[in-house]
Amino acid sequence: MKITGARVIVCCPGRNFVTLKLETDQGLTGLGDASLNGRELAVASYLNDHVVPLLVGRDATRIEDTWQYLYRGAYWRRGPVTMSAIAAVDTALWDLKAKAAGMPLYQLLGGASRERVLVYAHANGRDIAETVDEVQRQAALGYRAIRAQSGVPGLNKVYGVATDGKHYEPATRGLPREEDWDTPRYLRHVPQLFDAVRSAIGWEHELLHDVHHRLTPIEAARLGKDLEPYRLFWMEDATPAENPEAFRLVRRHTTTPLAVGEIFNTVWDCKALIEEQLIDFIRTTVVHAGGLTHLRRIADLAALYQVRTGSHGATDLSPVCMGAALHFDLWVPNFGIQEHMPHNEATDAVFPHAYRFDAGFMHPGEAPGHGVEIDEALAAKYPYQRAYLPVNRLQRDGTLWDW
Ligand code: GCO
Ligand code: MG
Repeated sequence: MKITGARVIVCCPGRNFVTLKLETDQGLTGLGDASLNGRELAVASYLNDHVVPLLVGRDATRIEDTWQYLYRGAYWRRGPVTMSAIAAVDTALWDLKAKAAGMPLYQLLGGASRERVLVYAHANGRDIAETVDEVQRQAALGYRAIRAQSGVPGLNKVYGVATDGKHYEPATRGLPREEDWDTPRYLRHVPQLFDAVRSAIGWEHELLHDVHHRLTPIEAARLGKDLEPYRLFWMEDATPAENPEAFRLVRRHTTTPLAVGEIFNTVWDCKALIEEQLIDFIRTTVVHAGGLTHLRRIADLAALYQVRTGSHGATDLSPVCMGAALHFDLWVPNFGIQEHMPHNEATDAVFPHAYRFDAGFMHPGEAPGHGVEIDEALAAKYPYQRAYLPVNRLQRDGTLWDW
């Protein structure tokens, strides 16, 4: 099976997505997600200008060789742009191979290790009362695991809270929005939030929280300790992870499980955190960590150290990524949980898919390949719109802070 064509499709059905479509001499097509929030066109250019010319004429069945060719062959290794581009090619090739075999992708990976994939929902509110209501609403929808975020008194806009009462979507049109931050206010507030949530919902549901890289290691250690009574499933991105040693300090002080990795691109970003057992869940996902070929390598390393997967699944990852991730989740032996933020209706219409939600779990479906397609005519009606993620400044003096 030879690759005869490769096209990059950029569309914005509410938010920007970059999709790679491969065509073959057997008439089969394969899709890969290459979306990188706020830097989408850099990946589109990387693919169009530098990768597509390498693909036409290649044997589509040689997934591993193509991965190595694009990674080692580029000389310049790693980084989000490169690894998202490689991921798109890799995902499209797995899609093609599974379609050629007439199998759902999870069968090619080794078959299902479980019947269904546990997912967690998002519950956001401007204050604790609103978040508690939202947790209860998500529980009523059937979710068994729920991430709770709330506005912090005295702060205008914080991560994870929708300003218009709709689903949270951090990227905004135009130039980056500025948010403000104050660590002491936040540290006082979050234990109160989880106290209220547990009082309202009891102990049957798993609860999660995303710190979004804002604390220093000692502050993260303090928050982990303060949250211990509420038995979180995980505390996510407690401190920036460029320096994995930072997690030694957090780990020493708290038994709250730790999750990291949505901005990681390769196994090299995860290696020390996993080998030293400094984390409990690794959050790398298909699109930003080099595709299924590389994500499998990360998961296998993690399995040696009892670290489980918890793939990023925000709405800025397209349904193509979600479909591929669910096949991975159904197979991966050391699965933990999968994030699930439902896409808007326009996105679901542009990307028809076989995956489904049922009572707190998802399943990738039995369609050959990863089960996600693109309606190109519809996608063309939603051209790219410039959008950025927010930036964050300390409320006290305007210092730029981690968002
Ligand atoms: C999450 C993430 C997202 C990211 C977003 C950035 O846990 O889902 O932290 O909310 O901020 O994906 O593009
Ligand atoms: Mg996160």
